[in-house]
Amino acid sequence: MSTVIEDMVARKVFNSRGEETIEVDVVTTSSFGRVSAPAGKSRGKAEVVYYPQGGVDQALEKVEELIAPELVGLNADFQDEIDRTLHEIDGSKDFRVIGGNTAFAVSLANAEAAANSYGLLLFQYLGGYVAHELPYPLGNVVSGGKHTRGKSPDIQEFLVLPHRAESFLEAATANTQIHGRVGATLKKKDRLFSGGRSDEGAWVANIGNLEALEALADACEEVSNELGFECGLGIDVAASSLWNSKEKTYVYQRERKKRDSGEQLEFILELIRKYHLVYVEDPFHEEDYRSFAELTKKVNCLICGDDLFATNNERLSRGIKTRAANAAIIKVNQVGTLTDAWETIETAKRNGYVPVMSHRSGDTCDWHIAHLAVAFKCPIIKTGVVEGARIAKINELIRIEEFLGDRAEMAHLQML
Ligand code: 2PG
Ligand code: MG
Repeated sequence: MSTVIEDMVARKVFNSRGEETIEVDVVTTSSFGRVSAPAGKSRGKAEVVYYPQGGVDQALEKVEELIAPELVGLNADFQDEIDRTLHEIDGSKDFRVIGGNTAFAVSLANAEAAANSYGLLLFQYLGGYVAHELPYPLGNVVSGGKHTRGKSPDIQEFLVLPHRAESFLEAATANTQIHGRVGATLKKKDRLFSGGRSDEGAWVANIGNLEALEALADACEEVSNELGFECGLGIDVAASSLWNSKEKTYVYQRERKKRDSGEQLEFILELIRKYHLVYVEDPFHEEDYRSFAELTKKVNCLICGDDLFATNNERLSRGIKTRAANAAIIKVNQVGTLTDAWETIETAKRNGYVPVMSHRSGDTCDWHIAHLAVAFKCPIIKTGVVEGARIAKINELIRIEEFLGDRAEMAHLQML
């Protein structure tokens, strides 16, 4: 058995939006790992640059000319050395030379190859025998904002979190049932609704923020009662997309309303109270740590930074100092490598923040984040409810739960 990297192959494939993306195979003497990269639409400004200027084609050249010659011959076991070398080859702060998505695919494919060479699943290899907790699936049911075109709510995502489910399979069942019922309600509310769905498989309908929340709340209550455990509601406001920095207001086009920071705070507080929200992501724009902190201190709810932290350890540390939030989205391709993301997760956990492992709106059927959530003990995974790229991750978690058998447990979400 050997974990020495022998070869590396990069190719162009497509994500669920039909955009070009990179896929990398890392080949060792006894195994191989394959990973493809996702892409966001509502991206944080602090995210790394996905590709060099020439796009995916140039990224493929970088793998062949710069990355493979440096990494072939190294031991795939030494993930931190692989990731450090990727930073050294790139030399910039934001992976603009080789591309953050290039780094992502190489870094994760390397970990997968190393795991395979020991005959281990990725979550076992990275997390050891203590990795036996399944995350709660945070599922997108109704889409709005930048994730849709035409008439839809201004808030980007209306989410469900079955945080009292006793198994992952039950939790995923609740999400699919709620998704189905909300679809049936939308048919009644919007005469022209034809079952349209966003990239993430969430419904797209001509309704407002409150109507979406009402539909979700009703479906959640019904399904919670039928299945016998509580399902909570959440939103991803993706407020950077609403923010007009010149006017210093959040522009809600559909509602024809502008809210300054104070009014935004009041609005979010009202939603949390009225709909008993358990999860609110990016309620303010990505530089407004202060309003985040104001909100966090006033509520008993997960307040999560996505664009705010961009999985970046320094930005998260600033958030911790200013008590900005109590949860952090983890999207490995926001920082580039597995080691970078792991460091951010560790910082989050040390400081009582809930790390939320997450997909991207443009994703592939790559299921590796399912393993990362279990290995790194992220109590929540945000990965949609239906649609192929989302189901790939959900089904992998169902397999992991089955594999763990009696040792499987749901994660501990103390805050809720
Ligand atoms: C988000 C994500 C995923 P995107 O804002 O949380 O739902 O969207 O991948 O477009 O950044
Ligand atoms: Mg988000």
